[in-house]
Formats: sequence, structure tokens, C-alpha cells
Amino acid sequence: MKIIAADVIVTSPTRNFVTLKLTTEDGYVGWGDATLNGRELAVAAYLREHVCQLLIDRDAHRIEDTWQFLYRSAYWRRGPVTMASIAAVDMALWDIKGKVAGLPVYQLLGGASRNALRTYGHASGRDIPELFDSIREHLDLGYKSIRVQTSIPGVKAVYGVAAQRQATGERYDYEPAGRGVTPKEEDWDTRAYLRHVPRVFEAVRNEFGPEIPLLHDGHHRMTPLEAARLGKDLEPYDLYWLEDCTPAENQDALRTVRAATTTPLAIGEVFNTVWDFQTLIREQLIDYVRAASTHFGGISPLKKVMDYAAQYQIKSGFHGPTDISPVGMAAQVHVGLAIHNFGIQEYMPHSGATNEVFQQQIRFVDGYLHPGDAPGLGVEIDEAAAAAYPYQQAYLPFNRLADGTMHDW
Ligand code: EZ4
Ligand code: CO
Repeated sequence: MKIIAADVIVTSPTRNFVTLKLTTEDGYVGWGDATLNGRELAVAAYLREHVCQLLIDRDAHRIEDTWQFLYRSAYWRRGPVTMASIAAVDMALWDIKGKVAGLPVYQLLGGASRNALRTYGHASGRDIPELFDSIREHLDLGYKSIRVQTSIPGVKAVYGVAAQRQATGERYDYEPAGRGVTPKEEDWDTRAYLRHVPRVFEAVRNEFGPEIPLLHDGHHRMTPLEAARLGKDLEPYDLYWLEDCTPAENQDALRTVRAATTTPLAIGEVFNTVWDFQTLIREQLIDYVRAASTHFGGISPLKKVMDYAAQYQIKSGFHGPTDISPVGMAAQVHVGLAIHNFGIQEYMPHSGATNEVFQQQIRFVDGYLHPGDAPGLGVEIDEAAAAAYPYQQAYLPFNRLADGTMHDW
């Protein structure tokens, strides 16, 4: 079954998305997500200039061989631009195979291992009362597990606080990337952060009790020793996980954190191959794999890394921000439904405009997600709607310390 067309669609309904469309000779269409927040056009060019023409006349059924061809024939391996491009091809081919078989992709991956995926939502506040309101709102929406982020006294802007004003005056909400021609500068103070966060979790436990699974994202900003201290200080509050406590390029750092604390650790939203997880999984330095289908080369490698992690009782916690398109989200929800070692799925709904462009089957009911039973991934793009939202330049913010030094954001 030959591929006869490969097209890249860049659209910006609320935020930018890059989508690959593959068409076969018998009229099947498959969709893949290649969105890389703040660097979207690099992936679009990689696909348009270097990949699309290689897909014409290939057999759409050969998913694994096409993945290996794109990975190995480039010679230059890995990296977010390459792996988001390969991810889009992989997803689109799984979408086509499901449509040809008349089955949702999770059935092709072994069938459902559970009824639906439990999720966590993002609660946040500029202060404790605003945080409590946000937690209550998320519980009312059905979420059973809650990520907690707050402003830090003395820090003007910090990642993950929805009500905070961006430099443009808009609310942050779920989307940290700000539209405009330059990235926005924010500030950071690790000592203030380490003092404040345990007090926040103490207040949340006092108000909401011991049962709700609570999560927190350190967003790569701590040293190993600082992360070890935060993990220890948070132990009384029984976190479900502490995420990205250190920049995980230095994997030895995790041994220091691991030796110091029993707070569970989740890492890997910026990872793009199984090699990035090899040491962390083999040495059991993490508890949750934070990869996202879109940035990890697609459905095929996500299934493989989870099968490897299963040997060590390490579970999934796939990255699910709104910069993963509905296609990428569907792809990892199919994987999460099929694998035995599913942990939890991060989830926040896409905007109305995004849902107008991406017509999805995904169901969020009482805090649980299901990808639906449409053949393939279950997402179709309305290309006319997509064309009405042209690309708009946007950048993630960055941090500088009080003395002007660049710091991880
Ligand atoms: O900042 O995806 O856990 N979630 C996160 C995300 C990332 C964004 C960057 O584009 O850390 O919100
Ligand atoms: Co994160």
C-alpha cells in the first residue's frame, strides 16, 4: 500500500502545531504530531525538505522499517527536531494501519489493559487561597490527582502558575510560550523556592487530607543536592511524584537524589530516545517515564521504552501539556491504554479553537481518559479550519538570576 502524498500543516489555533498528513494510493489518510514548542518551523522544514520525498512510494504498512530507515539513514542521530519528525511519520503510519484494519490503535498494541487512564490536572495559585480554589475546581472537573504549583515570594514570575500575568499582560493558563518575536525574561531564586514549597504542600495536606495524589514539577531548576533536600522535605506530604528535579542530562546526579529520598521521581519530558532513559531505568533511579510520543520518535519507541521499564516496575507518566497536539495526545493515550505498566496521564484540555481544527474522539469522564474506538488514532484535521489560523512566532520564557546569570527555566 504505497504512500502517494506527504504534506506538512502548520496551524496556530491559540498556539502553534505542526502536523504531518500521509495519504496512501487507496485513499487512506494518517496524521502525525511534530510540534516542538518555540522551534516549530525547524521541524516543519526537516519534514518538508528532507523527509516527505523519501516517503513517496514507500509501503505504508512497514512502520518499523520506515522508523529505522529515517533514524539510521540520516546518520545524524537523535535530537528533538529529528525525533519529532520521525514521531510524526510513525504516528501517521499507525493511524493508517488502524484505519485499514478497522481498529483503534490500542487494539493493534495488544488491546486494553484497563478501562481508561487516570489523569492528573494542573492546579496553581499566586497564593494559597488561589491555589485552594484551583484545586477545588479541578476536583469538581473530576480530576483525582493534582499537580500543585505556586508563585514563590520574592520571585516575580515562575513556571506553572496559570493566573500569573505574562509580560504581555495575558494570563499564563496552560501555555507558557508567549507569542511575539523575542522570548520573555523571568526571574528565579532557588533558596526562596526551597523554603516555600514544603509549606505549600503542608497547607494543601491540612486542607484536603491525605488521600489525593499530589504531584510537583521542579522544571529542571535544582542542583542534585538541592533536589535531594526538596525530596526529603516533601516526604511528610506523600507526593505521587517530584518531576524534573534536576536537568537530567547529568544522569549521575540522580544517584545523589535517589540515595537521599523516598519521594518518587519522574523524568524525561525533554528526552528523545530510549538511550536517554537507559541508565535511569537500569539503575532504577526514577519511578516514572515522562516521555511524550511527539518528542520521543512516536508510538513505536514509546512502547519499547515502557516494555524495558516494566522489568524494573517503572511506570508511565507521559508528558501531556497542550503543546502536544490532539494527535500526539491520542497516540500516547492509545499506548497508555495498552501497556501493563501505565502509571498516570497528564491532561489538560485543548482550547476551543484547537478542537475546531483537530476533531478528536478522546473522552475525559470523571477524571479518566479514553481514546475512543474510531479506527486509527481517532483524530481528524479540518484543513480549512487549520488554514484560518496561520503560524505566529512564539517563544518559551527564560530565567535570569538577580545578578543577571542565565538559569534553567
Ligand atoms: O514546560 O511543555 O510538565 N510539564 C511541563 C510543560 C513544559 C512545556 C514546554 O513547552 O513541564 O508545561
Ligand atoms: Co514538566
